[in-house]
Amino acid sequence: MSATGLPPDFLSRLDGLLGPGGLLTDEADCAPYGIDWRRLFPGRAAAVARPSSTGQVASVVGLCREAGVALVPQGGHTGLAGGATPDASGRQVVLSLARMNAVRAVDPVGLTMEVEAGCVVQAAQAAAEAAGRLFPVSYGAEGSAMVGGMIATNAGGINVLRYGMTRSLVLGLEVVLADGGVVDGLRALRKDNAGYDWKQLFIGSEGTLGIVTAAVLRLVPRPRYTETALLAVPDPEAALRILAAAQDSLGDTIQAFELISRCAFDLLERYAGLSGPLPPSPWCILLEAGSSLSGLRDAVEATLGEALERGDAVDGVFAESKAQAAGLWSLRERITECEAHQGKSVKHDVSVPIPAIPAFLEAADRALAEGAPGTVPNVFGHMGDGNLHYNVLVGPEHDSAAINRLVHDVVDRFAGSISAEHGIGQYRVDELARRRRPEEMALAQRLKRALDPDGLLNPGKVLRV
Ligand code: 2HG
Ligand code: ZN
Repeated sequence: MSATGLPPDFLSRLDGLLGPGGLLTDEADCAPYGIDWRRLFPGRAAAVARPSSTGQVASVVGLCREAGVALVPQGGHTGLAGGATPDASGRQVVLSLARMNAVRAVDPVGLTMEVEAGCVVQAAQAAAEAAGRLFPVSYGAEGSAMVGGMIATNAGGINVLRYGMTRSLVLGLEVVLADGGVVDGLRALRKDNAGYDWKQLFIGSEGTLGIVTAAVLRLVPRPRYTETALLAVPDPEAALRILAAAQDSLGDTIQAFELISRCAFDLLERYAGLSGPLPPSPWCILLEAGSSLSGLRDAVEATLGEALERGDAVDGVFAESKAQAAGLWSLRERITECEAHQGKSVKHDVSVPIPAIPAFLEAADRALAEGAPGTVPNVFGHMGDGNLHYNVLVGPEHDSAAINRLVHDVVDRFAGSISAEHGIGQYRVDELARRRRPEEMALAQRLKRALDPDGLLNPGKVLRV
């Protein structure tokens, strides 16, 4: 081993594989790749490999295997669970996919698109839009997040209600395996039942089973009309009744149904100077529906009018233009940033059966008041998917891990999940092991051992080993 803790010649061989501009070894250059944006998972990259082709990724993985060096795949580095950050040993190499950012093809008739892993999600959306189609995965970090990370984490976001998680929008995948082999499954087929659907193993496995290098994504028709409205509601029960009524009257035109607490609006006002268009209310719903058939506005107005008459909504506003809709969405999307400005928070990305949301919130608030006095829940999220970010604003005196366990205990009581969309990363490794059934963990270990026998792909993420 050399002074870096890496085998002698390793870095020069890596450099030779990657060519000019492909390898970063300078400490200052590597530093940003070594820590997540919330600065919760500080690590140190021995080097950053920046391949520009699938062939180069395969060569890098092959060399790392030969040398016994661990690799941490990284896209836009926007994750919230520390899944793309190396450990502090200084012996792990970050594999950044950022240079592989091409949109290879868009097929507006077949409704597919082939992109490389380093393509920024927003660029993929823009390429679909230029072809008159929609790539519907959308989330706050989409301006930096990359397609490879979106697939590796099976990202969710605001349109899951209508279009599903990333998994439901991946038709084909190209991956580099731990032995350096490339598996090309870049088929643009809607139906393909020929054998195991192996790509599903890599979607959501956070780079621990293989490295996604390119994908064929499913596109959808772009709705011609979109209606966006913000509603003030007295409590989560009322929000649930509005969701049920909207499902009856608007069917699957509903593409987003977000719940936002008063606390989140307070943070937006304090840290971004943004105030919502409605007077303060304990809860708000941000609802969006889309359709290519006319009459959507009337249908949404009727649904929301009835909610006002029943008293389930106490106030509401429609976006009258694209700019106004963007303004409403920016309130929703800037909550994370404002929460970070406020100081320390303990994030929870939980899901429970949708009808259980009000009871879950009540039980979680009670557990927090009893078990962690002085903390404040900042709740927002994708109510239509049963997924809430039950984030807890804490002071230096509070123990984050204890708060995690306390909230997750409540999630367990409602047969929910401790990660609905952000993934496990390093943040939830112990909690996953604690809460998943032993046979599920054993199966996960078998998959890991089968696909990454030397444990060199993103070690310590999802599973402890
Ligand atoms: C969102 O829904 C993201 O805005 C981030 O999933 C959630 O900051 C969070 O906890
Ligand atoms: Zn979310």
